[in-house]
Amino acid sequence: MRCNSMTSKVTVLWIAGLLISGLGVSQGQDTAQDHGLPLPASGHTWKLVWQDDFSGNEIDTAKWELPNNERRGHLWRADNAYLDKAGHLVMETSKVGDRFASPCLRTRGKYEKAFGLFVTRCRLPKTEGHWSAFWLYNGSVGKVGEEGRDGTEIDIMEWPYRDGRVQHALHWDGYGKDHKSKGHVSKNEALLDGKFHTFALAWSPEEYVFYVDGKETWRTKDGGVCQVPLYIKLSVEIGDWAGDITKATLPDYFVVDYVRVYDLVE
Ligand SMILES: [Ca+2]
Repeated sequence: MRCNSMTSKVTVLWIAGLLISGLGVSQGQDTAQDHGLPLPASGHTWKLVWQDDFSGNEIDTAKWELPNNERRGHLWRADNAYLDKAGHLVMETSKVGDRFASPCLRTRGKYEKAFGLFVTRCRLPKTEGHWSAFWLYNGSVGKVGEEGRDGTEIDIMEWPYRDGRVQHALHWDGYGKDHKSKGHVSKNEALLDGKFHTFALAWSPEEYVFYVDGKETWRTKDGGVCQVPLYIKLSVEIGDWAGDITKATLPDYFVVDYVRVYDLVE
C-alpha cells in the first residue's frame, strides 16, 4: 500500500515536474519546513535531543506517565491511550460506563527541559465536547511572584473549536487570585482536513515563538519568559469550552505521530 502510494506520488511529481519545468520551478526539495520545523537562525541547526515516534507495540512508560484520576468532572484514564502499531499514539475520548473518559500522557519526573524546539505532528479530533492539547508544565507554575520566569504553563496547541481556530496560551503565578495569562488564537481552515499537522514552540531564554505547520503564528515575551525546566503533556480535556460532550459522536480520536525536542546548536 505504502509502495503503491509512493509510486503514484513520485509519478505525479514527475508529471508535474514535466508540466512546469519550463517555468523553472524545482521539485522534490526536502526542507525543514516540510516537517513543520521553523528554519533555525543562520549558522545554526536543530539537533534532536528527545523523541517518541510511537513505533512500538505499547506506550513507553520509561518516557511517559499516564494518570488515572478524576479530572474536572470526567476521568483521565490510562486505558484510553494506546499505540496503533502503525507508528501512532491514539488518544481516545469515549464513554466508560456512565462516565466520559480521555487520556493524558506526561513526562513528569522522566524528562523535563528548559528551552528548545518542541514539536508534535498529530491529527485532531472532530466531534465536540473535548479538546486536545500539547503543552508544557510543572508545579512551579504555582509560584507567585517573579512573573512567569519561575514557572509558566505553555500551551503550544489547544483545540477546543471546530472551525479551524487553534489557541496558544501562557499561564503563570498560579491559578488563584494572582493568576495571569496571555493567549493567541489563529485560524487555519486547513486544520479541518482530517490530516496530520504540526504544532511547535521555539522557546529561548528571551522569547517564545509558536508555529502551526511550520508557519509562525505568535511571538511573545509575556510573563518575562519561563527560565525553569518543564515537562511535556499530551492530553484530552472534556468540558464546555469545546461544546457539549453529551452531543458528541464517540469515540473520537486525537492521533499523535510523534513528539520531538530539539536544541539549537551551532
Ligand atoms: Ca511565578
